[in-house]
Amino acid sequence: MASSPFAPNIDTIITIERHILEQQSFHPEATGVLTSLLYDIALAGKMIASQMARAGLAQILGKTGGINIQGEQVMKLDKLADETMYMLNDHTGRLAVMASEEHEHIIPIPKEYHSGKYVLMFDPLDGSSNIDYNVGVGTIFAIYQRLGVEGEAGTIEDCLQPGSKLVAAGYIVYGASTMFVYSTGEGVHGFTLDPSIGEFLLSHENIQIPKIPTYYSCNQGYYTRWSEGVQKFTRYLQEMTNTTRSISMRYVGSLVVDFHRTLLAGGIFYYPADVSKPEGKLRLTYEANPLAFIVKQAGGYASNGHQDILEIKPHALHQRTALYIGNQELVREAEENIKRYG
Ligand code: P6P
Repeated sequence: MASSPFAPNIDTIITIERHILEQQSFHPEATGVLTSLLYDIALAGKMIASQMARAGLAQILGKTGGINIQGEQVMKLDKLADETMYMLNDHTGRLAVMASEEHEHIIPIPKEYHSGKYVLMFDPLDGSSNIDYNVGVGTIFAIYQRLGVEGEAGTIEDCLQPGSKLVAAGYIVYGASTMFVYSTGEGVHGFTLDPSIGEFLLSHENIQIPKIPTYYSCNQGYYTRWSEGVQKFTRYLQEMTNTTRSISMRYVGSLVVDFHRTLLAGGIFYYPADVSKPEGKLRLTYEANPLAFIVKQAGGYASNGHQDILEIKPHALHQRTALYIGNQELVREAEENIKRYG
């Protein structure tokens, strides 16, 4: 494409729309529905980012007074993000069913709209407890093909597929800048929002997790609640700081931000099960699975401490799991310590 007088390197500017279309060319059988679904999610991300930027001014910070099914105070931005994701996807005829962290049960597609071929599960605003402190937060999404016959209403079974069946997944991180990171199984690609034109532009093509780890990331405040194996693994990481492969600790307390840094800098994020949370804290279906899909595409690995996250067959929509995610060798080291010491 010839350069344009407006943007001398216009041929190097890849919008998310152009990139998703090019990705679609890898799938001759693709009908464009998944492409359009990813557009819709990117648009939702822009809208949520815009609401985020105005939050302090629009006095929508703080609590609604509502309580979500997790028993957590619902931040107004949580509700806005959840509604934005729903409103952009309920009528398109691309989905058979949705599920959200903010809703106890599956979210049906209104009868007046066509029931489509995909399933969309999402955490609309993960890390929302950090919003008031201006710490980064994120939206996480997972896309499956529906199991039943197109046209029929989606069911809970559509939402309980193992992560190995994911068709696409990704996240939007609202940090110093807003980034959209996704994969359809053809590598992981990152886009940075240019607010002046309202476009996500390709900034990180084919992300691969660095072989040399830079950070480990866990809430060491819970150290005494962890099993012996997890404590030994943590000390293994701490002792690495004295070797040539020194590794620092970073922990924001916002999964998407802690994962995004792990993906780009190399290392491991882990949220173990502990005595007060025997099942772990993080959610399998719309947090661990999509990030496990992404990290695998980037050359990493994700485990619950015993097995590949993507192989777990979910039995409940909001089922919790322990999560160890990042460089393969570090996640395997964690599994080894847990196997040997419990
Ligand atoms: P803790 C945020 O509330 C969240 O669900 C994740 O985003 C984050 O990784 C985790 O909880 C932090 O939990 O117990 O360390 O505050």
